[in-house]
Order: sequence, then structure tokens, then C-alpha cells
Amino acid sequence: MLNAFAQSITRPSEIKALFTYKFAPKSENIRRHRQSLTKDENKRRCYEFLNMTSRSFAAVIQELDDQLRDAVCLFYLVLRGLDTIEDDMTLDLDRKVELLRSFDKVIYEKGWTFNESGPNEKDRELLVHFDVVIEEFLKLNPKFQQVIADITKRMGNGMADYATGEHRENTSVATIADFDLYCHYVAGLVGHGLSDLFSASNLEAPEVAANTELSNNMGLFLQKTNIIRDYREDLEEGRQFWPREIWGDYADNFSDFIKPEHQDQARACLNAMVLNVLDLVPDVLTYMQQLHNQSVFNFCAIPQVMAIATLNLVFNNMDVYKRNVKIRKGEAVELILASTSMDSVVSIFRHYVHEISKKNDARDPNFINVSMAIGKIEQWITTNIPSSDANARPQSSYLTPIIICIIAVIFLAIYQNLQ
Ligand code: D9A
Repeated sequence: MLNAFAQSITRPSEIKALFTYKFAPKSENIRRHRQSLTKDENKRRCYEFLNMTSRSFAAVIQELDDQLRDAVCLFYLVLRGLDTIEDDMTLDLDRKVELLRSFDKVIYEKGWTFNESGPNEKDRELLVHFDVVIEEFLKLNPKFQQVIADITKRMGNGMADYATGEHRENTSVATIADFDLYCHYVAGLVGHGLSDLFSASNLEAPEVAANTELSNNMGLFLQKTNIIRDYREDLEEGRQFWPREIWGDYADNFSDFIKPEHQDQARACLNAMVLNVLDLVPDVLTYMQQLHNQSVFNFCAIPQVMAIATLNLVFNNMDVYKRNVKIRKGEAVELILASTSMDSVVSIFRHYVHEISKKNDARDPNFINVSMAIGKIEQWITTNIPSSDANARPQSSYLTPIIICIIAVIFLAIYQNLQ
């Protein structure tokens, strides 16, 4: 925690956000939800699993309105179970494929549990106690159950196809179409499923579920950004998700990018990958614009603004090839607190796109393509958000250096006291 404050020491707005976030009283919605869990042991364990598997995103799910909270929580846990099986390199391939293809049936089998995950699989415990998830899934309204089972079926079969080497050449994803298809299975379908749940709950209009292209691209924007950010980690674990159709223009081997002599090519490749993701931004904003329910809006906006911040962080940043890069906790919390209206989401996107544009270098082979992608985003904003001129993010005030000094002095005092 002190570390989060230390990372943001020169950024007063982030320090303020960290304090607000830490000491903000729980919303009425959350308190009622917590209270109701004391009477329901099985449901309480499901939310415990949710909080174990993802700390920050779990909080966002629990802020959803009552009509949707349990359905989304269980959707998340079912997907996490499927993901744990797909990820597990210790599982026999035939067994893995059998499980992936039948997972939509498994969720209807009362009492089903799974002890065969590798000992280092981080969500092993979830599958060991999967009967708890299934019991709660079976209590959901059947219209929600159907959405979850349908997506689980399509995703499990898609993952199984990839696991058995379809759409792949040895270990690499070949074409951009294959890359899009893989991301569709693991993330685009999550976008579909959630949109179906939103519309089925009547918290959102039927059109949100009907436009599957927009829902798909909500997932692709998150997944593709993560795939760029995780280059180093995935390489070390023997996974390759970047499509050869992109990286093949810059190297003969996917692992060449970590070599110092390939610096320039590595940089160009990284920016080509970011360019592929920037094209999705207009669809992300169009999707966000159709949402009406406040809790659904926040739930969708938070991951997307994190992704555009991450996309800016990785653009033209050679650290991606060396280690894990991550946005500062203070920056993340500031974004979470701000993601509550279309105007602020648009101004956040506009801010990061502007930062990307400042780092775009005329020597980069994709300089013009990146400029055009950014131009299209700016055009989307001016045509769709009439007030957008007035919504440019305020620059920090002349007080900033003074505030930084004060915070630094407070920090020094705290550190000296600790020693
Ligand atoms: C999501 Cl139910 C995800 N994925 C995410 C998280 O956001 C999406 C997995 C299961 C569910 C939802 C998400 C949220 C809101 C609306 C969405 C949506 O669509 C309309 O999905 C498209 O990343 C995983 C996939 C991308 C594969 C879909 C956000 C999340 N963040 C992590 C941070 C991180 O770096 O992974 O999980 C976290 O906070 O732990």
C-alpha cells in the first residue's frame, strides 16, 4: 500500500485518488449485498472465490445492481474454471479437450468437482470446489443459465480447436484472422455473453445484445492489449499469441525481439501490434454510448479505460520486451473513480490517444497508419460527442510543484519515523 503511494509521489491527483479510494465508505448497494450473504453460506463461498481470483475486478462486479450481480459473478467463475483447464500444461491433451468440449454440460452436474489440475495452477482450488459454483448456477433464472451455457459451449469448443492445433502452425498464431478468431473465443464471446445478460435483465435495451460485432470488439480490445503487455511472460512460459502476419515483417523468430541487436525492429513490431488494437477504439466507444444503467456503465467502462491506459504505456516502450509492465496503482484508482460518465470516459480515451500521438515517431514504418488510426478516433469523438471540446482534460495547476514538495516532505517524515 505504501508502495502504491510512493509510485505516485510526484502526482498529487493520484495521491488524492488513492486516499479517496482507501477511505471511501461502502455504497448502500454493497452493504445490502454483504448483509444478504451472511444468510447464504453457499453464495458467500462463491463471492469468496470471486474475491480470490481477481481482487480489483471482483469489487466492480459486486457494485452491479441486484438483478445482475449473481449472474455475472457465476458467469465469471464458470469462465475462470474453463480458463484454468485451457491454461493447464500438465493436463493430458485428450483429457483437456474432452473437458473443454463438455464444460457446458458439467455446469449442470450437481456435485461435480475436479482434482486433476497441476499443483501450481493458481485457480486449482476453484475447480476442487466447483460443486459450490454449480449449486449456485442452478439457482439462477433459467434465462441467465442459458446465456452462460451457450457461451461456455462455444468458448470451450473454440479453445479445444486451438489446443489441438487448428488455426495454428506449430506454436504460433499465423494470420491476423486467426488472431482475431482466438481472441473472439476467449474474450469476444465474454462480451457477447455479458451483453446478453445485460439485455436479459432489462437493465439494458435489446439492441446491446443484438449488436454482436460491438460486443466482440469490447473483448478484443481488452484481450489484445493484455497479449501485447504480456509478451515477455508468455514467451518465458512457451506461449505465443502475436500473429506471425504482423511480427514476421520484423523478425525470423518470435524470440528475436529480446535481443539488443533487434531493437529497432522490435520497436516497430510493438507499434504495429498497438496499431492493430487502436482500430477497435471507435467500436468500444460506440458500445459504451448505448449503455443506460449506471452500474452496467461503470462495470464496462473500468476495464476499457485501464486498457487504453495500458495501450499508451506499452506504445513505443521497449520495457515490454524486458519485464512485466503495469500501470501504477494510483493511476488505476484515479481511472476507476473517473469512469462514471460517457463524457469522462471519452476524455480519458482522448487523453491517452493524445499521449500515444506524442510518442508516434516519423521514423516508425507505421507512423502514417498510427496517425490515421488516431485521426479516426478523434473524428469519432467530434461527430458523436457534441460537447467534447469543453471536455478536454484540465492540465495540472500551477500549485502542482508546491503540492509535490509538501507530499514529499510528509513521505520523508514517515520513512524516517519507520527507521
Ligand atoms: C471480463 Cl465476466 C473478463 N475479462 C477481463 C475483465 O473485464 C471483462 C472476464 C470475465 C468477465 C468480464 C469485461 C468487463 C465488462 C464488460 C465486458 C468485459 O464486455 C462487455 O469483457 C469483454 O479482462 C477477461 C477477458 C478480457 C478475457 C474477457 C477485466 C479484468 N481485469 C483484471 C486486470 C487484468 O489485467 O487482467 O478482469 C483484474 O482486474 O483482475
